Amino acid sequence: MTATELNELSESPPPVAAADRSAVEPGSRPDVTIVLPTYDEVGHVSTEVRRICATMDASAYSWEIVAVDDGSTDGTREELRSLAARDARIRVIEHRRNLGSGGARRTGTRAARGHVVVWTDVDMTYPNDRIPQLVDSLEGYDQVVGARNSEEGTHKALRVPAKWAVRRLAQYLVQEDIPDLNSGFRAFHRDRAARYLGRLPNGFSCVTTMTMSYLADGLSVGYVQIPYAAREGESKFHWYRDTRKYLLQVVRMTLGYEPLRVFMPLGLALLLFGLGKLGFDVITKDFRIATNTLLILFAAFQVISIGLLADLVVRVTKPPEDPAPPV
Ligand SMILES: Nc1nc2c(ncn2[C@@H]2O[C@H](COP(=O)(O)OP(=O)(O)OP(=O)(O)O)[C@@H](O)[C@H]2O)c(=O)[nH]1
Ligand SMILES: [Mg+2]
Repeated sequence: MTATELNELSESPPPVAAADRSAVEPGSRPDVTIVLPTYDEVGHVSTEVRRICATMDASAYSWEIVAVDDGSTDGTREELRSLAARDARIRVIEHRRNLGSGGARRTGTRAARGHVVVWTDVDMTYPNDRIPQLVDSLEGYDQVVGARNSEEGTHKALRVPAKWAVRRLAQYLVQEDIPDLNSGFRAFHRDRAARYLGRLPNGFSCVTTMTMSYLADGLSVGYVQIPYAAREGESKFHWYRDTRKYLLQVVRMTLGYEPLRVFMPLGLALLLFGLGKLGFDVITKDFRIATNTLLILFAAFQVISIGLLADLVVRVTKPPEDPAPPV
């Protein structure tokens, strides 16, 4: 699907399923698990969780919420515990040390019992009242992503160009249009995602990795347009630490997905330049080959070798096609 074919997530109610499946039989799996990474979000976390509960109750889907807290110290944990005490469909997992939002999403997805997993945030930015429509639009796709129509994130001046560059690289690597690479609002099939969970990094780039892993394996990713609101509470995005991680993400993506697409053109360009220079030396310098000619040819050889090696590593470490279903 291209950016121009984005569907707008409408406010209208989802197509009503034949039977009301909102109640889960003991021991059976709910339709949807909503995974919430939380860290110091007191004040609005309850509002957000209640908003999700009300939305899901009004839908035809049976559901559960798995909130994964990373050592919040502002009372978020206590708010979550009290919400969970009042509704058995809300579970809270507490990491003993701070892993980051990616680590929390990984833990929550591993613990999910639902057939479909939804990732979203608890900072009031994503339209969580449209989760049922997001799940509806998963039909026919392996993953569906809420593509934001504006960037309201903190440190906009730094993040917008960094995100643009990473997105361009990602599009080049997978040869596909990616309307929003970093959206934290997405839905996918739990069992299909199992093989990718081990790859997810702890930090914010977890969502990028989720899109890239699917696209690199030829799975289908659909996009639906969503609004993106200004954040409540304080951002956890650190301008230096997280921008540095973005740059690292560029290197990882280059090496991890279709490395030959980057290394081959670069290596071949160096090789052509080196051979041209070699010809020039032979003709004009009476076979005395300059040191820089040898250096250029050596660099070409190295770049091509690294590309081939990275390609081999990617192929050897690819997860098996049909993993055992999760327990
Ligand atoms: N468990 C856990 N959750 C986190 C951590 N850092 C952030 N989060 C949660 O991850 C979600 C996204 O974090 P944000 O700080 O909003 O990051 P962002 O959306 O990239 O940036 P903003 O532009 O500030 O909204 C929120 O629900 C946070 O509570 C963390 O270290 N651990
Ligand atoms: Mg946010």
